[in-house]
Amino acid sequence: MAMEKGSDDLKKIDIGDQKVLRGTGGELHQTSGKGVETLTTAQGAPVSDDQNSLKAGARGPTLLEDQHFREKIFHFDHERIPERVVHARGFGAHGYFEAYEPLSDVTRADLFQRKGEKTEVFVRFSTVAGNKGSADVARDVRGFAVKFYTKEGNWDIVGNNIPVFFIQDAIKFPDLIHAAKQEPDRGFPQAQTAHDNFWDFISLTPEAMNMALWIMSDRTIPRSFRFMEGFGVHTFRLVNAKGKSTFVKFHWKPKQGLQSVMWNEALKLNGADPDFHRRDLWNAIQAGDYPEWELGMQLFDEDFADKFDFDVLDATKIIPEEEVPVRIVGKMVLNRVVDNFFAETEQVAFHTGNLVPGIDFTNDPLLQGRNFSYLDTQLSRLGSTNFTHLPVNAPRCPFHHFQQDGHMAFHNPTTRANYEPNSWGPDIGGPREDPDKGFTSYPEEIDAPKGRYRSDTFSDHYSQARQFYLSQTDTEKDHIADAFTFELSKVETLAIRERMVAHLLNVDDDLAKTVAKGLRLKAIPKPANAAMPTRQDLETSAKLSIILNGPESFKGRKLGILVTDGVDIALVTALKKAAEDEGAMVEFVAPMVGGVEASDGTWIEADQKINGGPSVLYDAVAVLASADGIKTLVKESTAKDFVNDAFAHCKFIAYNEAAMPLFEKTGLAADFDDGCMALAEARDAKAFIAACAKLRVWDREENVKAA
Ligand code: HDD
Repeated sequence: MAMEKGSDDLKKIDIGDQKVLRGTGGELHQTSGKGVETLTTAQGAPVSDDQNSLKAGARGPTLLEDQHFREKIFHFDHERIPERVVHARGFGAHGYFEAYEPLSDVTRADLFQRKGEKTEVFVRFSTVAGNKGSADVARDVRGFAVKFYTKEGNWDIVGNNIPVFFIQDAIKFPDLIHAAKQEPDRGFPQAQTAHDNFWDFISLTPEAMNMALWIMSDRTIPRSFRFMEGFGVHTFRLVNAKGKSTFVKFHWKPKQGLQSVMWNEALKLNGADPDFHRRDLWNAIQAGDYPEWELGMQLFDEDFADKFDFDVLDATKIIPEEEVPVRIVGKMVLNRVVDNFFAETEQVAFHTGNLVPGIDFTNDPLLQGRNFSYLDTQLSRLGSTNFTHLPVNAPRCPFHHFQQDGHMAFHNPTTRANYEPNSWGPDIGGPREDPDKGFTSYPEEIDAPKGRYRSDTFSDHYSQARQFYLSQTDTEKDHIADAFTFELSKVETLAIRERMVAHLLNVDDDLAKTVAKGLRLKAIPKPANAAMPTRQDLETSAKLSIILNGPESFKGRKLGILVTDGVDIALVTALKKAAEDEGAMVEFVAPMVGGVEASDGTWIEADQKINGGPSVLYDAVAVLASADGIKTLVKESTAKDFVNDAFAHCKFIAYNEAAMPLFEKTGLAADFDDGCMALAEARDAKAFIAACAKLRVWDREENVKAA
């Protein structure tokens, strides 16, 4: 939009014979005309002055008759809507789902009938516990909610990045969330589970042990939304045209590979960039590096369900991929950021009950409770039963029903028929049901006494927790022990710490003892009482590890290059090119944001000033300096932090000879390992970027930890 220079006349207004200088305006003040629209009130009346309220005299009180002012403040006062009771902080994007093959053998759902069929989607990623303004890299489960705008209505998979859940019955959800969120008297801690209430509840809820292991793994500190898996969690049901039912568990597998950050990195990231995840997704999509996930289905029948070690209706359990392989049925591509955060990301309303013909529920008691909750909550949040009229929630297919009126109704009947049956004839009589096309529930037979039950088949709380733990690499096992130790160290009540260790003894002896040692417990407690005393030793599953499911290259990752004046331009150019050729992003960090002048006089603009561009923002770093330029960095504590942290976080580090004084000053030079690579000449850049595909030098970790 072109800005028009304000004239002197504009800066002044007449009030009687007084000349008053405007509060704002000046050079950039613009008026309507020349392609700029006239500012109006919400009623459409043109506004003459949006800088000053209507007053009785230049220094007098504001007048109540100033309708423009009244309307503006009135609207502003009511801009906020209640945030989600959970998953308040989230970030959404648009894209599409493409089916790889027809799935008519298992479902009649229209979106799965044709190879290559594309269905529009909207996805919202979120953290669970933190408020809307909390930091992105909190240790937390991530929501992974997908809305498919199919030709037969909206279908939502309201999932998480972890395939199991804390509780088995929805009646415990309010307790779980109360315990996880801020403690009610003090209103803190924000976006953290490291406090007494949370671990008190968990330690009194043995069914949460499998999930406790998952949340203490690095799954809860993902490097990016782009690098995490998604899961529908529950067992759902697919139904084909003949009415045959097949059970299904949904999986989203990121084509970019899995990746998480380290805990110390997460702590620093939350300060350096509380918007780290949303910025990452926004930037990737804006750069055309569209993230993709493949949709997978674990399909099985009643026979498998009957013989499986666990109850498929128990949401605290997985079905290992080795037992039921994941059939990849399509891919989802996120290729468009939102136009407006509030309208789309904030107002989108997901619901496990949004199903299309051919997809159905099971009796999982967690899912059954969710089916009530998601519709109900939208009334508090969006204020009206008409939230489906909002564009982000509206179906893309034609829809016809007799619902009417209510707050903010945009689709209103314009004929006499607002009920059925009616005798008004086909033109004005409105829609009718269709027994063939319409949604039909799977006619599962149920004949059982009413009661408040917990099935015995739900009572093995430790076997899968152990399986998860033993399926991790040694590095990941260490991280789990560290996470338990960290979180329980924030718990003030000794009895709660001990109770958690008592549970861990039922999971794995070494893990429990490492945590007990980390907490410096005086004695090892007795193992917790178990509902089912025998813990099984299940086969491990490589799919449960993050490190074993990482990317094949450095694609989609970010390299931070710290540069100084006088830096060898050939080296900088070669490194940037090698990274970009691999599909990675590059940012320059410099002593000043204006940039540096390279050896040949080329100006390299910086993306970050050194104190705003710590190495935690990057997957790998390089320090390229000149003999003179490095002198500034050696004095600068944030430059020392840059390399110290990169080393401590096990990142690959490239450097040129002239940068060595910084590594000597920090003492790192003496500890250099294979992940610290000298770039003597331009062609070394490629080898460095190839090495970065491993993402971290995990062998280094034992050298940078006390114990
Ligand atoms: Fe939930 C939001 C995922 C159990 C009640 N949930 C919400 C969102 C996700 C999940 C991703 C955010 C959707 C968005 O971006 O708008 N929830 C899960 C998963 C669960 C789960 C994977 C277990 C497998 N949830 C769960 C239970 C209940 C709820 C048992 C209640 C009985 N969840 C809600 C809610 C929310 C919600 C209160 C808050 C905002 C909203 O629904 O729209 O209704």
